[in-house]
Amino acid sequence: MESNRNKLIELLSSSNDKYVSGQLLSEKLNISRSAIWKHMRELEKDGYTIEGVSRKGYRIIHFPDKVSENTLQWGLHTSWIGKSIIHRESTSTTQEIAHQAARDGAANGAVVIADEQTKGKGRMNRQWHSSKGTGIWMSLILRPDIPPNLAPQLTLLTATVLADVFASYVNVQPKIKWPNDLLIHDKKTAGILTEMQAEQDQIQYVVIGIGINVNQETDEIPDDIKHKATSLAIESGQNSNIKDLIQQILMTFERAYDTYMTNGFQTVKQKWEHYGYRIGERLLIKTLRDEWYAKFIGIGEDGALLIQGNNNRIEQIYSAEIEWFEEAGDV
Ligand code: BT5
Repeated sequence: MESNRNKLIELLSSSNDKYVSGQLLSEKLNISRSAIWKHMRELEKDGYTIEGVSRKGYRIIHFPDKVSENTLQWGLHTSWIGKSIIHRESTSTTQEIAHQAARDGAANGAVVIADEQTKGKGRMNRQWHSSKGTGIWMSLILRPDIPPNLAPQLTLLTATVLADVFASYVNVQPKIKWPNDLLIHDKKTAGILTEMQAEQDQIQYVVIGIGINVNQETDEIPDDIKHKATSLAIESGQNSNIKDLIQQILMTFERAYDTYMTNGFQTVKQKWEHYGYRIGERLLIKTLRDEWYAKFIGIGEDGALLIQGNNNRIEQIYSAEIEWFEEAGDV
């Protein structure tokens, strides 16, 4: 989005419902009053109703509900996340757009969002269903100053952010299944895909893909995942405003990320264990080479999965698929 449009939105949104004079806007943005007027027309095309009163100025009297770069900026109280937003009505996958934007120099905190993905992807190139207008399909570009081996902590952090937002704004009780699934009543409602570009000891950028089923009804969940997937609407009994939810996620993410960068992983670990799915139970661990049963203890100081085998030794697992006892065999 053009930065003048950003500033304009910031100025108008911080004035609440008071008029802001064209003169003041043109001084603050350092552009002519006719340029201000053109920006207003663009906002109107996006569904805003703007009232212009001579000698008083402008104010917004209607905010559209749809998701767009403008509507997402409005009321987004963050200092670095979402300052740049790329929104597409339809795209193959927001991950690809985010990677390209990051290679082209997109700043830390840039966000890519689509109403629909035609080739949404999960981990290991699995398919991610992303139907139009019913969910949140977005990718965050981050440039964290941490060693590449700590990047998986960002997946865990993102999961705690989603769990916090679901619990406080949607009034459901989410659980986090290690490492990247958000479950409600044992069914998946959101997934996270973390991808990274790094050189030796330095991360160039990380793209965190977030997929959330928001307003699908039961019959809109695709048949192949019906038995294991759900949406926030199904679980809470009410639809959520997608734009508001995205803003809550971005604001909560920024706070959690800043705390993580200052204080380290400890807060994330505590939160994660608070939401952790089936801690203390027996699970089946599958790696490329092996599979075995062990007890799930929690997560370690660095985010690894902690398990206790038959010999009582505690082991750390960094990358595996896990299943719980009664699921085992249902592979
Ligand atoms: C994930 O993978 O859970 C990561 C999902 C990340 C999606 C976001 S959307 C924005 C960004 N752009 C993308 O293209 N991707 C990211 P994984 O743990 O591998 O889970 C994938 C499995 O979940 C699939 O094999 C299905 O079984 C199931 N699944 C597919 N679509 C689903 C959906 N909409 N809801 C719940 N489960 C789904």
